[in-house]
Amino acid sequence: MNKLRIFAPIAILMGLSSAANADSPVLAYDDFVGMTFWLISMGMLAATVFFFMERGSVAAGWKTPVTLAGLITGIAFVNYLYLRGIWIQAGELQIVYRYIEWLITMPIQMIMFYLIVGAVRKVYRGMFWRLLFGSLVMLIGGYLGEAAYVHPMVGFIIWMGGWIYVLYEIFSGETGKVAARSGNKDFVTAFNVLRMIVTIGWCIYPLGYVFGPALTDSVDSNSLNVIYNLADFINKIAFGLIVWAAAISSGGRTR
Ligand SMILES: *C/C=C(C)/C=C/C=C(C)/C=C/C1=C(C)CCCC1(C)C
Repeated sequence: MNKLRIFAPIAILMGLSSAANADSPVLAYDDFVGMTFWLISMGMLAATVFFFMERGSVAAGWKTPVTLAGLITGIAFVNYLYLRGIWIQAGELQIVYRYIEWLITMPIQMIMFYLIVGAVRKVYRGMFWRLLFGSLVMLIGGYLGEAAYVHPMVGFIIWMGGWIYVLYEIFSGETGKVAARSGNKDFVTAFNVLRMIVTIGWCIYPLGYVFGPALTDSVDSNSLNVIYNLADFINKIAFGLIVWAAAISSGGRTR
């Protein structure tokens, strides 16, 4: 039964990957940007399998965070297969194709802070709702700007408002305070690194937006995509690995 639970998601991912590959055109041998899409796809698949398998070895309170880490990389894996196909066919990639995946993965990452604190301390419902609210503001701002319902700069500012709101929550708000009081050194270290990822690692995305096609077009499509691919590697795979490491080192619920 347990084995089945592990292999079912893997089988689904493998099925999806072959389906997505069935009629995709060939990647040119000198298409280095295209290669990075391919490389990230493999990394995302490996991370997904790893997180799903490790789910069984972490303490009860950590199972949901580790599962979500696997879902984030799994969703990105599926999207990357698709992105690679678009890149090969069109020789460029509109950011909107990345947005679709961010719509799901960004809020999950924010909720992750609530869940990991919940694995070691008693948490309060307000923390969850504030993180969710901030994430929704970010998504709405980003979408309105990208879909040109508002000026891209206005969308950007709405986005920033939501982001600053969630950063406040995890640094100085209740979530940050409860995490700091956890009395678990390994956990606090991991929490701090995750916080830095959503503060500094996430800056890469708006930079691509400010200097990319939406506002100035001063970055070429090649570098923009390599930067985004690298950013996803850090913000999804490394992010998940830190959650997993915290799960292993802090060993579950202390409350
Ligand atoms: C795995 C995907 C992640 C962590 C995506 C993160 C995306 C962002 C931090 C996007 C930020 C943006 C702004 C700050 C301004 C508006 C445009 C966005 C959506 C690119």
